[in-house]
Amino acid sequence: MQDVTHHLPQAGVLPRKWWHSATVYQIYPRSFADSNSDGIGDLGGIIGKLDYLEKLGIDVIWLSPIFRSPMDDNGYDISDYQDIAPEFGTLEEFDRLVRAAKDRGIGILLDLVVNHTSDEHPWFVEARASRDNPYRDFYIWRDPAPDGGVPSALQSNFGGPAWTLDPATGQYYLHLFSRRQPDLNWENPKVRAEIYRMMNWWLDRGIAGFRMDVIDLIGKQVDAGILSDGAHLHDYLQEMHRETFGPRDVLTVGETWSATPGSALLYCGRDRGELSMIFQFEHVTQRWDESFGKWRSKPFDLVALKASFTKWQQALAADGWNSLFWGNHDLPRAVSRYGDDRRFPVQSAKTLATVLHLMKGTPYIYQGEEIGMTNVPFERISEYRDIETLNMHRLSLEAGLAEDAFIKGANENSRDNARTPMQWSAAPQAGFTSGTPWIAVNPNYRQINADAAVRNEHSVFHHHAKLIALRKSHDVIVYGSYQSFLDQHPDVFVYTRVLEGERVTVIASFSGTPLELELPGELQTAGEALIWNYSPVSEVRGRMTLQPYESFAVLTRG
Ligand code: ISL
Ligand code: CA
Repeated sequence: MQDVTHHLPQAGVLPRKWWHSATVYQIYPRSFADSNSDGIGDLGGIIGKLDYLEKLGIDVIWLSPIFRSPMDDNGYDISDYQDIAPEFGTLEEFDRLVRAAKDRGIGILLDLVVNHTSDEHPWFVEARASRDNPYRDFYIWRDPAPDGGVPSALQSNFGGPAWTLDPATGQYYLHLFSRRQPDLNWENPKVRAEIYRMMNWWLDRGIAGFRMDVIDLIGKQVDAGILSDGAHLHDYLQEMHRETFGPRDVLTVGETWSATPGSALLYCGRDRGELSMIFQFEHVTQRWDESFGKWRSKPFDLVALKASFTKWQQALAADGWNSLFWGNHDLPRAVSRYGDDRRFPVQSAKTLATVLHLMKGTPYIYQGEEIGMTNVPFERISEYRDIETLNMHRLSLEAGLAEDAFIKGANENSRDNARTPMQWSAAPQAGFTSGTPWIAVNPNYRQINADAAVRNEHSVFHHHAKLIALRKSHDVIVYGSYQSFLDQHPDVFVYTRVLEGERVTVIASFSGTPLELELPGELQTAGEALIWNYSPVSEVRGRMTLQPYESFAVLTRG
């Protein structure tokens, strides 16, 4: 799979990469499949589900962290980069997973969490032992303010100050996430060398690449108050590229909440020697309140959503590459957030998949999205497990928010919406475990589960499988240029993809009621029905009636 690098016929056009036509599937190991009944998903569970993933047709699995960790943030706090967390399995099992996946044409992406480590990582244990310990400079230490308080007002992403005092050595250390996730000091060349060594050790085991956690933060200049886009950020990424994956044909994707279309090209421009692509979050954060963030969200606005996608499609049209996603392990469920999970759970989930997968870029499916899993109806804070949700609950209540108001916000946006167990079947605990799951299953597993989805050829699952296969058989879906239409229409998303005389026309309703659509003459065409969620449509006419959340794509040649 990784060696199919060939070139487009035209000169000057993007060199083709295997990951251009690939679809990535994200697994959150803790919640995917439990093979030993301890209630926690594990590598054995993943190996057991490879046939399912092969049926779906995906090319790459992005594994959320599986490394040894005290699990303060479910593995995004690593205490040993070169070992597997015992609750997930062993290195031997990991190697077996890589081999078994490769046999099915599937590559494994590891989650590289190198902005910070766990406070139990031996580097931090050493660093805090004394001010002159050789590992002290692996982390970011500052003296207390003159009054003994925190060195600056910087806040942690999980709420509260980003500084914690280490009483033994009398200095504060920086943690942009929990106090158990101290930030590494990337200005220290020894830190960078250790990380590159570790990355090569994994690359040598045959992985297909890395997803890079909050990678825009590694160039931070703390005293200048600069977190993302620090002066040396791109020097570090270019150095990493040279020292590790540069000569290897792998996929690298950086998580960059700060990225704008301009800065994106610095990360993934083809001559930059940095990353294959990044995750940008404009379509996510445009729904967040300016001061309360995601805990107070704005109503759905299709015009704004389309404008954002279109802007990114255009910005990376000639250089760079987009990653396409609705959800991940930090975000609400796609169908609950962008579709209608009550009245049109199947039709709206299919429409979301169609508009996402037919854009230009590499699509990412978050586990369960392919069967239309929804947000959870937890009613009590005791049901939540996520450190961010629990911290924000405490802080919000201290600030005067009512309990039920917080729960309402959490129902919409808590990271646990994405983290309830994968719904495999109608069996107890959704077939995820025969023990007690670490977080409750969504009670709708009796209707929404993989067993039922695989058996029903009209399911959201088979719709995804079809989209993944279409990308493989149609270059126009991979490389075609993108143009949007009816930008101001509040209920429909319409775009075309064009490549060498082939055109795909995508028309999608986001309305829960039927609607009459007037289409401009240039869109009218007749051809082949590629994908649909009601009945096949092979003709785009000037006037069309769309059913609730109806969507389809028509392929025209010549
Ligand atoms: O989830 C968030 C917003 O919905 C953020 O607070 C989140 O922490 C941010 O997206 C960065 O995420 C990444 O790094 C975190 C980890 O907790 C997340 O799971 C990870 O995706 C710290 O490693
Ligand atoms: Ca287990």
